[in-house]
Amino acid sequence: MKTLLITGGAGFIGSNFIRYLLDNSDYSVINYDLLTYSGNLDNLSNIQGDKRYTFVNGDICDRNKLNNIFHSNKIDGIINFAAESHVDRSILDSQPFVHSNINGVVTLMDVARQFGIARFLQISTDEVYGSAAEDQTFTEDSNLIPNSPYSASKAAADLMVRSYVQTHHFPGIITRSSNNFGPYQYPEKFIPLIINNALEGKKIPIYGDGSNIRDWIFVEDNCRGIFEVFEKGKIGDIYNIAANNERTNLEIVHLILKLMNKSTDLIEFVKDRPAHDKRYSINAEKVKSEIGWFVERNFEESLEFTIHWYMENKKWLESITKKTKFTDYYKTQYGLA
Ligand code: NAD
Ligand code: TDX
Repeated sequence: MKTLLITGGAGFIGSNFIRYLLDNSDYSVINYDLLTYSGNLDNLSNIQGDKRYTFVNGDICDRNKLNNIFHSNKIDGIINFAAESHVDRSILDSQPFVHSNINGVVTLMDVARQFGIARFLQISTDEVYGSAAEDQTFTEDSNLIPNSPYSASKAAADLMVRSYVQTHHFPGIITRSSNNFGPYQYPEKFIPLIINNALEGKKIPIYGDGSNIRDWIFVEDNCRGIFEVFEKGKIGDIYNIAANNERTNLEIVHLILKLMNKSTDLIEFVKDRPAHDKRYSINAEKVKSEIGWFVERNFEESLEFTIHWYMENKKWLESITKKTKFTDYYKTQYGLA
């Protein structure tokens, strides 16, 4: 049986990916995660006890701990989800982003090289291309023009992966996906924040005038894309993954409030995020033509499914919001609680 090391598997996309992998492949999984504020073992409670699943608590910057895992297990591949992932937090303090998103990736690649790993997939983001003009859509060859400390740290990691491929024939591959939504997303991110605040009757902060555009993909579609790229992708290549489903933030908030039957009075326009990217837009033709990946899930249906999931998992939401301070940014920036 083959074993994959999944780093950052206790977070939003990583936990959805591990479930996808156990359901759709024969792989065994070692989930290595530091359990930062956004990492939560409750995200995987329904697979605890699965014989193909093991959890190890640790930092991807901890070379000794990683060495121990490789000494005690035959690892057939690595997929790295571990990262600091929230733009607003990177504006308040960029140090953890340099630690996990840059140093962590380099440490992981060094250990992977030492043990002769066959495949290493780095999970990156469309944000590395920066903001797209109205008539612009980025391909894998577009320039990297990141605008936030978060996206700059992800771009730096992508360039380190590229350099290892060129210099050391390292078996690196990169996926860059657009904005994900779905179950188990930490409620500081836009869609779960809207749902959570609406459920609690709290104001929903909209940065600037709400005209910024994001391209939304249901997390399950991205997980399938990641798995297919891991299996069939060409070493050294980059694959954009997107559903071509661009919406303004205002459209999203109105749609969710309508689906939840809540008043639009909850919307509160607040000061804009510094260097707020106007639009993300990536071309996903390569992953379709070369890998055969296509979007399967309808946006409105997946959004409705996601809203219901949060409504049915209030305990999960409560435990997460009690455990951590996801409102720090609003308190600091806007005096909102
Ligand atoms: P998340 O914040 O929900 O999860 C991140 C996970 O990484 C957590 O479990 C955390 O404990 C773990 N982690 C952080 N630092 C670590 C370290 N030093 N060592 C070990 N574990 C560590 O993030 P997410 O939304 O699931 O994002 C996962 C990946 O996908 C990230 O690399 C992110 O940049 C990328 N991405 C996210 C989106 C999105 O819309 N959420 C879109 C494109 C790309
Ligand atoms: O309260 C809010 N109000 C608001 O107007 C929040 C949290 C966000 N927004 C806006 C900012 C963005 O235009 O909504 C949009 C989405 O914001 P986020 O959920 O913070 O996502 P974004 O900044 O687009 O970055 C996300 O997509 C790419 C993820 O957080 C990254 O991890 C991923 O790489």
